[in-house]
Amino acid sequence: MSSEKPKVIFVLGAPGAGKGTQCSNIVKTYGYAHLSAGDLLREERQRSGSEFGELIEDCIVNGKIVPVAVTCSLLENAMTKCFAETGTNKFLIDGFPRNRDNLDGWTLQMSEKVDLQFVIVFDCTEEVCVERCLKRGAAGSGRTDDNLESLKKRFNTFYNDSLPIIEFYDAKNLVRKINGVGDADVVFESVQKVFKEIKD
Ligand code: UP5
Ligand code: MG
Repeated sequence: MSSEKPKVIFVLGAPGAGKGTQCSNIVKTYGYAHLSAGDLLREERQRSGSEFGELIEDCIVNGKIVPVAVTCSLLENAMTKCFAETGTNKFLIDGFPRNRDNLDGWTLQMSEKVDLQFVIVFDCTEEVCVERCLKRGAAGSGRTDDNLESLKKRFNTFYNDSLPIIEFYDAKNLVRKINGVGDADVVFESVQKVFKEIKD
């Protein structure tokens, strides 16, 4: 990576809150690279010869969180590769950290190497989120967790394990909460207000 520390924004929120959708908008407007921890895990699951395929699939279907050593290494490799290939040194890390193990692992492996700018959190009701994910599943997303059974488990994990991480960053004044209910364009207007506080 470059001599300047990579800039990182964590993008958090419940399953289906709109993290991926808004990250795409941010990429187009602000030139960040988008690294979805979930997408990286799904890619790793598909990689032939991966020793983690079964573990990852079990976690995804059951809404459990993959051990941080796996996820954090995928993220660090993706950051290094992205910088080498494109020169982009600012990253949206989507859907991570989502439990204490993630936070502790990141702190050990990465926190000194990056400059954490803030943590965007999309606030969206469970009802809306579930409806969005079920609609995506019905439209053929192919995601093995876009079903009611998995969604119940994903939400349990979100409430029990992920909300405390958001509270941890909130106590450090790093959280920028955005209403994720409503039209994606309207949500992005709120996102843009948050980015106004970044000078460069
Ligand atoms: N949509 C989006 N915004 C909309 C809007 N404003 N109005 C109407 N529709 C809207 O959106 C979801 C759907 O809603 C899409 O169809 C979209 O078009 C529509 P999306 O932008 O994809 O929302 P997002 O918050 O990204 O939802 P996602 O389902 O990806 O959230 P999850 O956090 O559940 O999924 P993720 O891929 O991050 O993780 C999946 C699993 O991987 C986890 O459950 C876990 O098992 C594992 N995981 C880990 O173990 N560790 C990690 O660090 C990360 C993941
Ligand atoms: Mg997503």
